Amino acid sequence: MKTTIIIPTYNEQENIIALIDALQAQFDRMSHDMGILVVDDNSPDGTADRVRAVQGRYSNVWLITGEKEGLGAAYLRGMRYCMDELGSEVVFEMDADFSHRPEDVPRLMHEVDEGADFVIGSRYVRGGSIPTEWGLVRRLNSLYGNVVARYVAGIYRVRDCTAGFRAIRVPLLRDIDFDALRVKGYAFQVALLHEAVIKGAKVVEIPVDFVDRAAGESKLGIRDIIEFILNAWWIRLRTFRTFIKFALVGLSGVVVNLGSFTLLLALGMNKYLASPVAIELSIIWNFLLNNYWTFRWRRTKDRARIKGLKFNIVSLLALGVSYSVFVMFSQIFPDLPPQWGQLVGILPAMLVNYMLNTYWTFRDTEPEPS
Ligand SMILES: Nc1nc2c(ncn2[C@@H]2O[C@H](COP(=O)(O)OP(=O)(O)OP(=O)(O)O)[C@@H](O)[C@H]2O)c(=O)[nH]1
Ligand SMILES: [Mg+2]
Repeated sequence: MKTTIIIPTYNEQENIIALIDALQAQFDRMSHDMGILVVDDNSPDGTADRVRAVQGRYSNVWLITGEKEGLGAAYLRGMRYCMDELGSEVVFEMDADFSHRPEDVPRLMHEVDEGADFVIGSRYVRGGSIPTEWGLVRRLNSLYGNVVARYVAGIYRVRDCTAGFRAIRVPLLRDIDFDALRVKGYAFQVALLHEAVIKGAKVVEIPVDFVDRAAGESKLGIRDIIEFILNAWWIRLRTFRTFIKFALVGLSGVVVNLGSFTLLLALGMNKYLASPVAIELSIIWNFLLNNYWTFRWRRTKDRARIKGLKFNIVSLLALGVSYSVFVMFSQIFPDLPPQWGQLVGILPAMLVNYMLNTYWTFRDTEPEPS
């Protein structure tokens, strides 16, 4: 597979050549078509010139330069270049400062080979680590960043949401609307991960040891931290709006169900036939509204069909539940208006619908805790 390691750089002239050499040594051991794309933001220290100098030595090293807008903006430019110009099938994110060990590249790649869409070199799964020399403030900072990402943005299942060492399949990237990410700095890592999760990507974390930078300076700024927190709340708000829409659609489905049931009865249809017809009508109504309104921003080209299929299976199951409750209710209370049985049947069906759609159809979308 054509694989490109994207390395954003800002004043990394002390590190970049040594890193490129170390990566090439790893590539020699790998069976994939490996390359490196350096995205330099016109570093004043001449990082780009150093890269140009080795391009004669390596035919698999590319360089793009641009204005400094932030880490996320650099990655977006790099990813676009990989998709449009290089034809990459897998891209890596990696820091230039040796915080991510080149020896771990084959390990991440192995997980892609095994079927993962999004592999994270994780500091916070068993076996992973942060530098022992980190002081309390640095540790708390990192911890806090992950807490915000996991519990505010809602990416509960991922341990290291802020990691910058990752391998991502390009078809997944093509599914993501980059313009909707709205972030320029380090918040990009969380924003992209969240998009991947809601697209149903197979996310895998493998342990890595994060090494402190030996040369050069850190670029994390206050602007990044503010954007990071705002981004997490933005994601939460969007998730919450989706939940509200889902509930509204469900409510309107009840109206459609009972309304069409009453209408069909008035037209003289037998109640045992009118009931499943009304249920089916409301299922179609719910599906269309959820698909084209509630989850519109989640819809993907090739996975939509699978989701649609799952949604239909779930709906059929819900129809079975709803209808059997209706039949039971009608047998036990033959004198009550049949609308009561229809309404009582909706409740367990809604539960089945909600549970299965949350944990199966849209299995990677995390439920709201509140
Ligand atoms: N192109 C580009 N690269 C950037 C920018 N900001 C950071 N980087 C690069 O992104 C990578 C990660 O940045 P670091 O400064 O190491 O951030 P950090 O790892 O959180 O901080 P340290 O632990 O101090 O290294 C490095 O390769 C940087 O050169 C930017 O605005 N543009
Ligand atoms: Mg670093």
